[in-house]
Amino acid sequence: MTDRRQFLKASVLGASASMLAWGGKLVAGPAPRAPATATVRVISTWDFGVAANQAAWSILGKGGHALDAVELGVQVPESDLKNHSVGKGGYPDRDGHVTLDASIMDADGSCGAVAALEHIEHPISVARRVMERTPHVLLVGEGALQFALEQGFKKQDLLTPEAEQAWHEWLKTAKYNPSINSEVHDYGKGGTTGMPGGAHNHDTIGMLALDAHGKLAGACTTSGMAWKMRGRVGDSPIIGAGLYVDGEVGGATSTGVGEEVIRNAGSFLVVELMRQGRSPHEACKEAVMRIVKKRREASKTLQVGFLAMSRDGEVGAYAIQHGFSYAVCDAKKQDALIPSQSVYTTSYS
Ligand code: SD4
Repeated sequence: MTDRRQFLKASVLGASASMLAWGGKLVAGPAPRAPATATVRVISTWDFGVAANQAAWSILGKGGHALDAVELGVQVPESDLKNHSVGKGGYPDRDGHVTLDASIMDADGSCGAVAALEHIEHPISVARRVMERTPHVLLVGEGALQFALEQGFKKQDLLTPEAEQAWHEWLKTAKYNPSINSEVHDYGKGGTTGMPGGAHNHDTIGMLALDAHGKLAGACTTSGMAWKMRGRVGDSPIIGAGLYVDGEVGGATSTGVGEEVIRNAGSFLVVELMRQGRSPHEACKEAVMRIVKKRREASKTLQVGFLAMSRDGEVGAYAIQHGFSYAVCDAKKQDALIPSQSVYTTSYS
């Protein structure tokens, strides 16, 4: 399909979407932002998003569906044993259990999620099964595992020797200190600073894609905050917090201290701000500023970053702390990594 036809199709969809039922009659609602040039594109959080995007692009670049692309894309860090914040190899909770959170959402509002799921390498695929094969949105803990096994997923030990060693190291002080979340990345040149194990300890992958059919989808997957309490669930599997997609407007995803994102329904907020006419960048910035305003002191030592894409493929991001980056991949360039703007330009960690 040519760009022109895509644009026309998107415009027609947008026009019908702007009609609202009111007293039995259809009336014009707020006009959605007109897609100038709907660009096929995938974006994701952090430097490990580059490889994830490339996997997603193997589907998107051939005209495949955004939903398939985001699922395949985020499976890359889920399987990467060097990545200690997503999937297998993720750092455990304070009791030594690796528990995973993930969500997936399609342009039409279909969504599925799992929280505190153990022993399954690809929680994102279980989340997709929840969306497609159950009447529910979110399954947690034992029930999520039971469902995954029924669906044929393989049970495995996700705690790698490296992650176990880092956990033992942490146990020496056993202090849960989310301020570490504002560590600065070195953009893929061999890890990060400040954590036992010297690697990513906390960063979620959130991914948003726009396909050649003009459809958006998003995925988000994480092992959550390292050394969290057993049973703690972050923002990533909460629809509207760690991920939100509305095909008429755009999508948003988040990384950082999930509690702050949940308190503000972060990703939903970003999408709603875009609906009101903000660009993805402006919307992410306003959502970040909302957190900072409410938590003036605490926000100096914690990280939250938002990443958003409008339904025409425009991209924006904003973070509290310096060091958040996001990967962008489209027909022009497949390995772009862009530093996000932030409230604080130096890290307080
Ligand atoms: C959580 N948002 O579980 C995730 C962790 C994360 O950067 O992204 N940290 O709260």
